[in-house]
This record gives sequence, C-alpha cells and structure tokens, in this order.
Amino acid sequence: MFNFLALTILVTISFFINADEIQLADSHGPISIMGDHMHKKGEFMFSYRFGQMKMNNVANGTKKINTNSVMLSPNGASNNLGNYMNAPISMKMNMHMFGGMYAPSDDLTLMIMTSYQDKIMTQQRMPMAGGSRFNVNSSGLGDTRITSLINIFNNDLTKTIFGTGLSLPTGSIDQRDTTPASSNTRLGYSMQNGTGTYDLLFFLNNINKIGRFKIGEQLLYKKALSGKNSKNYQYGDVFEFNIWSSYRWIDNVSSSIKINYNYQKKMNGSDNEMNPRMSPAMDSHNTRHNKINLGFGVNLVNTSKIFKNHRIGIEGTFPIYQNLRGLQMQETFRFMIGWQYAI
Ligand SMILES: [Cu+2]
Repeated sequence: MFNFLALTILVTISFFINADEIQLADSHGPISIMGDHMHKKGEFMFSYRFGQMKMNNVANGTKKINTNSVMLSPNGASNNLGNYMNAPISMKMNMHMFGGMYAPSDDLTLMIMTSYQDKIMTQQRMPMAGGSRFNVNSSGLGDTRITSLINIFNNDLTKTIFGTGLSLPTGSIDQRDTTPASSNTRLGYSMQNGTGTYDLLFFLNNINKIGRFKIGEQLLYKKALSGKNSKNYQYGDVFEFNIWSSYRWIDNVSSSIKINYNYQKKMNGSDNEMNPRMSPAMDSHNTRHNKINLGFGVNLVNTSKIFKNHRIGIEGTFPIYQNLRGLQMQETFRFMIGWQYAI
C-alpha cells in the first residue's frame, strides 16, 4: 500500500515536471518584455533581438507643432527670448540586443543584456540659414544590464518574479558628428548611446494562466544611482507598467496584445557642451514624458526535432497617447523581432 502511494506521488510529480518542460509558444511573454520568465537549475538561454524605432513630428504636450513654429519657439537657455536654429524632422534607431540567461538554482535566474545601436536624425535649418536639411548619425555599444530574477511564487497557474538589476554605463555619451555649425559637434541627448550613469532597476512580473489564455503584468522602476554623469546630467526616473494577454492557438503559435505605460521624469542638469539654442534635441528642458503604447505580437516555438525549442517572437508597437514636456519628437512605430534558445 505504502509503495503504491509512493509510486503514485512519484509518477504525479514527474508528470508535472515533464508537463512544465514542454516548450509552448506562450511559455515566454511578448518579445519586448524582459525578465518575464525564469529558467530551471543549470539552464542557459541565449537571445538576439532586433528592434527599430521611428520618430516623426515635434510635439509640445499632446499637440503637434509644425517645423516653422518649432524654430519660433523659445529655447530653454534664453528666458523665452531666443529661438532654435534647427528643428528635428525625423529620427530612426536600429538596435541589436544580445542577451544571456543562466539559472544557478530553480529560484534564481541571472540575466545579462547589452546592445549595439545606430541612429540617424534629420534636422532642418532655420529659414535665415537657408532652410536646408541635414542628417547626423551615431552608433555604438549601448548600456549593459545585469539582472537577477528571484522566484516569489510559482505554480501551474501563477508565476511571480521579483527582479533587481544594475545598468552599467557602457554606452557612450560623447557621440559626435558634423553639423552646419561645426565639423565635430556633440549630438543631442537622444542621439547618445547610454545614460552615462549606473542605474538601478526594480521590477515585479506576474503571469496568470487561464486555459489557453495568459495574462501578464510587469511593473518596472529605473533610477540613476550614481548622481550626474561625467557630462553633468542625469536622466529622470523611469516608471513603466505593462499589461498583456496572450492566446495559444496551437502548441507552437501564440499571439499577444499589450498595453504599455511609460513615464520618465525630467532630466537633472544639462550637458554643458550642448548648446540648447541649436535645437530642441540639445535642450535638457525638453525631457519628461507620459506615453501609452499598444503592442501586437506573435510567438513561435519549434517543436519538431531539427532546431527544437528555438523561439521567434515578433511585435509591433503603436503609440496611442504621448504627452511630452517642451518640444520633443513623437514616436510613430516600434518593431521588434527576436530569437531565443535555451539549453
Ligand atoms: Cu530565458
């Protein structure tokens, strides 16, 4: 009798372990969400994501501002008297993100992530200077994040993770290019590759399973830890909230919808080499935003023998609300495609 009971328990346990090890498309959240899952003891995961972001139009608050009005707007350096010399027209960023995960135990997963980015910004000169357009480019390594994920609660229906991380300032804050003003100008804040500060990250991730549906929430807070960077400024705190839901159509295909809220406080200090009269992009007054985005994604996992358990995630994100302090460019579209593989 006792043996039978022990055997039943053993079979039940191994059934659940095996059930958990089956890779399903929705075992991971939307591709843009980091730290949504943990790994089993001894497991490694490698990932590569390609992301693109496009920005167009300058806005003040929620209102679009045309290019001439941008150049007639008072800049942050002039007590409402001077204007901007240039107006941003558009910006595009490509980002290659490389990630690694390793689980020393079932309750702890370590994560490292870095990126390589390239950016282009088009600006228009003021009418007095001819009104022509010019481009500036920057590229290089971004900041590097080291994160630990701790298992708070984990059963078949609910998984809760607490994450703490440190962002290392591996991204340059001295990206330069040729502008009409100088052959070697330090570019605006958004053209730089990193924050220049050690930043602390906290997040809480929760996922509930309801049949073929999953509902996930992630709360994230990021704060510059090391005071102002070497160029005398510090990015404002970031507060982000994601809520998403996915539906698994078949074992290897799921789709998701995500609402993302992103708030960033205004910048503290300013880069003393950036002349705020040149462009809204160089004016530290033009920082702080409230954004709500809507994302649609698809997750695929390969269950056949060749390339088994390789995953692909794709997500497109569209802004539905943007409230910007001062004059900032509006986001128009974000796209991300990623590959993940665990061994
Ligand atoms: Cu992973």
